[in-house]
Amino acid sequence: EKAKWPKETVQLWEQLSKKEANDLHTIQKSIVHHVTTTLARAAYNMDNFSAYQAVALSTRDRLISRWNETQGQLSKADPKRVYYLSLEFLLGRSMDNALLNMGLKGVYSQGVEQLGFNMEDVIESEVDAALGNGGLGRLAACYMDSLATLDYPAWGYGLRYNYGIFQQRIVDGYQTEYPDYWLNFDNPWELPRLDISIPIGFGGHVQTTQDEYGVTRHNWIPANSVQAIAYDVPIPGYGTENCNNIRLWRSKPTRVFDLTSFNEGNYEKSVEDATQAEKITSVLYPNDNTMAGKELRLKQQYFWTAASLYDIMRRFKKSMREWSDFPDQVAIQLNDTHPTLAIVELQRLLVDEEMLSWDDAWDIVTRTFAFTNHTVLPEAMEKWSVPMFEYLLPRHLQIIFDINLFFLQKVEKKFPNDRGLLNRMSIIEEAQPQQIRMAHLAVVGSHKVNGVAALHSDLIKKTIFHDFVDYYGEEKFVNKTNGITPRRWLHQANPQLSALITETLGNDRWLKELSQLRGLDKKVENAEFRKKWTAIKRLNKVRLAELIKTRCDVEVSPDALFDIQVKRIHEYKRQFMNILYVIHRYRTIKSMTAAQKASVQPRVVVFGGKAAPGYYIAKLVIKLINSVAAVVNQDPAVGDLLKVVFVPDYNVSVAEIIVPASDISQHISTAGTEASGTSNMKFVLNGGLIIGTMDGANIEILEEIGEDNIFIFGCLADEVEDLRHAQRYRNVPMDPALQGVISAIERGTFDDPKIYQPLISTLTVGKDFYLISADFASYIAANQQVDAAYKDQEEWAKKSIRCTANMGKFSSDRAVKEYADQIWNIKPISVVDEGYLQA
Ligand code: GPU
Repeated sequence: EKAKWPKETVQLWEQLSKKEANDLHTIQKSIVHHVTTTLARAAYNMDNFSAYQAVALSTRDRLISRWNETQGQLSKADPKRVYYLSLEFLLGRSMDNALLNMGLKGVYSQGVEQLGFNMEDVIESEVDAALGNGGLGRLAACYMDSLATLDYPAWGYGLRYNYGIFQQRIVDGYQTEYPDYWLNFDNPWELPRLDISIPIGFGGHVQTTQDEYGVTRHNWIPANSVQAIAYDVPIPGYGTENCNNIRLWRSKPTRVFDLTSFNEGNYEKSVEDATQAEKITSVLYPNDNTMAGKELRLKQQYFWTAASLYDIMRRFKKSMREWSDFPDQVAIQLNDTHPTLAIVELQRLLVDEEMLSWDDAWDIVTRTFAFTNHTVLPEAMEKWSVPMFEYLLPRHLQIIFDINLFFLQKVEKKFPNDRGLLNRMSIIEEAQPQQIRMAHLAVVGSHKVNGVAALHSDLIKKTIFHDFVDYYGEEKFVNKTNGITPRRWLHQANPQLSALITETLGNDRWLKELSQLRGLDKKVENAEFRKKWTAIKRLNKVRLAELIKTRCDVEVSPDALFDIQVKRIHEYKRQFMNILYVIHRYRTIKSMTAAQKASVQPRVVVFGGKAAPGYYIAKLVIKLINSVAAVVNQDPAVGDLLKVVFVPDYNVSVAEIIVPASDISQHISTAGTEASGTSNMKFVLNGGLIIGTMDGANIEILEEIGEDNIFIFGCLADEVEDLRHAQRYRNVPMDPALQGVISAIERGTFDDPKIYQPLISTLTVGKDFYLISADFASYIAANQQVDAAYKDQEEWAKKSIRCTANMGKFSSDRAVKEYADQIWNIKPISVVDEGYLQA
């Protein structure tokens, strides 16, 4: 079309599509323009939320310019891209992050203040985008930030849920769930692409025919279909023009299909079908580290992977390359097993629709995919029942059985006559009914499999994928230790500390090269610097104390030691052990004389996190925390020596307040159960010390910051099995301190003890699966070391500085570089700034 235009028309377009300038006046004009036109409001009729909307729209204009420029230039260059498939992107708020990454925060703040609003209030009017449960979804968000910042050509693919993770309220101490109405007010951070609409089939049957060469062809005839509509979320890099994309799919009814029912006079059925179609992307499943096995979840997974692959293949086809070049243009990373169907879908499309031979197709598939495993917990392993799967995806089931057959034939060749081995390695589990093991399928269909911290990557090789290591060899199984983005988790969440670091290092290069933080090490002995460092920590604690006052109506002193555990509530994470220790501490204080009390280190113990709605035991832990808080916080014998709070509705934006305010945080999973953990990295980066077990990334944090700056306790991963065995068969008695705590609960010190019986039962001798009793004594000792260390505030400040200084390794920039170099084989490509429109 454009080729037909006269030169002047083309020039006019080019001139007019240059970016607007970013001076104060232009920005203020754009904000006011959005107030008066897009929002149709007047200045005297504005609240913080409408101010937010206007600033967001103005920010969005600038984001979209960058997005357009980046995607246009990338289309021309057509480099190899990585596609990050994740059912969860836990982005949190976007405005502050976008302004900081684009370098516009200063000018926008000035503009907003002059217009009569407080920038912080405006920022806080934004609702979180909470399309994720916890670490896995937040990791995806951090990786998208790093990929954009490092100029990698990368797209994320996910689902646009109408409801993200539920809102948590505490009623009578119990968690109650409310819908997350995040789209109630228009979402300015997405670009609806209503023109991109892809049909996705479900159900039906497979037609088998012979083609003219006598080759058997399979043709899937779905019984019904829905449409996938694209919504694009721009992700700006920090200190670059580059702006990547997350494409989220929304399900819509297929028009043609509805009309058929409608014309047949079946109005009700057509409306029902439409509702069913919309339902696919209506809600995020609120499970973390567990598998629910619901049919709708399987529908979500197929809908999403099929739409994403269609999109990826359409983009590839534009380049007119051979299919054998596909893996040189496309890398697809599977974030856990949730997108494993993409392996089967690509094989199906290549064989059934593009007419490649099975072997050629399978070679392309396995060179394209790589798989990240995030857990070894058995209850989290995805399995789908064969009958349910067959009903929804009959052709995919045939392909899975074929993949499995060819795979097992090769295993049999390498290790003949080992039926046990074939049973263990099979993609199909011989149960009633048969089950598809998605992790096995993901391993077989990928060229690389990685864990998310060194210990975890070792563990998966020794446990769930042991046989696969024997078969494929060690090279296929690699480690990529997780990372976090320092832009959100230090620069944005802790602006004062960020400014002090920049001032001290003389530049802000650390924001792109986090190992530069090491330069802070030489300031450790500088008392003046320590004073500034500690003052900032105190301000952050004041900010958290205010949030606690508002949300929990509890007054806490910022001079106390802030002890924090925020993460999903799960037995393996042992929030239960933490609150049991709090009870122990409370009982100890109660037994003290006034003179003894004078030497107690005051503590504020903060909990936060959601439990899966169906996870009964985890919900009881929340109830116990709240009951203990109710008793302790009003006990005059304790006063300020101990306060306990449960911050409701923990999410990304609350984390941004909590993380910078911790003195100590708890990462206390039973060794071998937490694949990595990422909040541990966030706390230490912000100068918080941690108390933790030898688990996940704690081990690597210890290696980086040194054993003097971390409080480690508890058994090791390779002792866990022996300990479980011992307590089961050798009557190891319960730890006496723990016994005392349990008795106090059973006496009714904290609400009706009947409530807690199921919880206490998990500690029955021989059944304490997470080894709370075995670790309790060393946990108490570690907590005493924390108190003692905190007494020496100068030494504590030194530890705190050393923590931050040595966290360079845990930048998600390092992590994505490793993925890019060692798994995806992609290179950065920088976007050229095509300039601003002259004012
Ligand atoms: N993780 Br599986 C989740 O957040 N959700 C899940 O369903 C599964 C794993 C977490 C791990 O528990 C945590 O240790 C890890 O740091 C994180 O994924 C990112 O890898």
